[in-house]
Amino acid sequence: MADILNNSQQLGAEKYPRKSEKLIQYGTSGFRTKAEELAHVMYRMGVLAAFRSMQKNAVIGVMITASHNDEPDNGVKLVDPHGEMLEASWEGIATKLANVKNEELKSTMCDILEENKIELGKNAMVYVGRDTRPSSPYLAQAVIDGVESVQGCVTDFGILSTPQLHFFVTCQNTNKAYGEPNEEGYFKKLASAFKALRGESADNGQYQHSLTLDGANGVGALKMKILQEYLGNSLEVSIFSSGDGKLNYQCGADYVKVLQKPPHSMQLEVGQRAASLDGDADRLVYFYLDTQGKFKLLDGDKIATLVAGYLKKLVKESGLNLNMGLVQTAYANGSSTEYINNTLGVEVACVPTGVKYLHHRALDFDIGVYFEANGHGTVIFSPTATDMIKKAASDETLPSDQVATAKRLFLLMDVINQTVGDALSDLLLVETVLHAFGWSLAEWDAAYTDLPNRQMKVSVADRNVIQTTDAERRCVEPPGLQTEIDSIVAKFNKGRSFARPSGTEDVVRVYAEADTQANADQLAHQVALKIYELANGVGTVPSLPN
Ligand code: 16G
Ligand code: ZN
Repeated sequence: MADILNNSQQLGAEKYPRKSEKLIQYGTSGFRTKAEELAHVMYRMGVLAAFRSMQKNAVIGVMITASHNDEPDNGVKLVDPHGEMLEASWEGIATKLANVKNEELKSTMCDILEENKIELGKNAMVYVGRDTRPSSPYLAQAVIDGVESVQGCVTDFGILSTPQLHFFVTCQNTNKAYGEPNEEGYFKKLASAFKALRGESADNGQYQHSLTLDGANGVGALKMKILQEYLGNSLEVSIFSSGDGKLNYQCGADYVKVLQKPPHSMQLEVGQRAASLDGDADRLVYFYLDTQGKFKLLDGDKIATLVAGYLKKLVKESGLNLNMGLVQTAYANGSSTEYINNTLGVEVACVPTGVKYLHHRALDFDIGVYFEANGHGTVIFSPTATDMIKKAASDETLPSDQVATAKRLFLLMDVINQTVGDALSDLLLVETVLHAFGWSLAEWDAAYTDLPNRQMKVSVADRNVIQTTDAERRCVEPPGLQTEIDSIVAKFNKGRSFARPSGTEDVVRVYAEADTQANADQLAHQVALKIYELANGVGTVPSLPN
């Protein structure tokens, strides 16, 4: 045992040494920073993934990606046995291991093994996937070397979307009950359910089966090309930003959502249905130009309401007694929350930012729909719901229309990647619902009108001086800040605003919404100035957005 750890420490120090004293933290989506600062972190996460695998006696995933960030960045996150995010208590362990001095690597590994009662030498199995960044192959090799240094086994899947890796991990750890842990299994499962739901006719009412897709110049574009082969003529997809430019540069779901405009390379025509993926294909947003040529965004909130509305209808028609809830964050547009409460009549829950919180809360419902406004989300069905739907789909004693609806629900469960938000799976889901309703994007968009909103960033000396409560909707620190925010908000019609420290960038984020864009801008600006004043702002004073 000591030998293994000695060798692992030596390899780490020689091949992947920690070169700077800079502290790096396992944040909302793992470690994320400039790729050149990450080699030692990758190696050590390979070691940690192997330890986690030994502890859980299950496959652990390691994904190398920085999602929607620019190309020079990269990152790494671990995927736990059921395809979920790494357990919170291990985030601290990961941070510790990533930051210890080279010569303390072995003793820290020893401590981790001991404190977590892990027996070194037990079988460890780690699945590794990476996005298309130029830095990713080298960093993936560092992870692989880390796993192998403690005698773990690696399956290197090469380029994958983040949700594919989550899917593979879940498949393997459920003894393939969830599907086949490989790309063919993944595409077959999604595409065959999608085709079955679509039936004979690819068009329906205002719905046309051609879609324009922005692939963010990343893995999503590559995987969509493969998915198209499985889809045949059921959906026609024209892919832009398919790898000819830089990853996420002037394209991708984050660009489209934040700047509220189409990707640079795409010439949109009025009414054309378009969508954007992000750099690792776990976020999806839709958009179109209305009859006045105005850009209209259908973000995660709109996707959530579309999907929840359709599922609610199916549940009702199938006669199944299943409860449903929709989980959002504070970033959800106020109009969407009102629509879900008042029109859809579905329970809404609000949780802090970050997939792990949304996913966890969604588990409380028979059918839990969760989406962040940025386009990350999915639907999860409890084991009871899954069983009930499965039984009803083949229950000959039920009226035939109820059985047919239960069959649709059953197929929808296969279109949906329940392990994590998945842009390709979500895209097939949205297309299925639009097809079923016979809707254009304008018809979908008509459900409710988003309140104008604005996001801003404020640089402060230490962003952790901002502490929040109530799912990040209220600040408890620094003292007095919330009272000030409240009195600013009170001046605006339909005003709402909150501030929270980012989990991925060294800034405080401000969100504001109000009755007009000018008011949302004003509100965000005034709150940003207050934070700058009360939370030790640094650099230039926040200016009014233009
Ligand atoms: C990460 C989160 C995402 C969240 C975002 C917020 C995961 C897998 N991803 O990308 O859900 O919306 O961080 O970033 O949890 P922020 O803290 O910088 O605002
Ligand atoms: Zn992403």
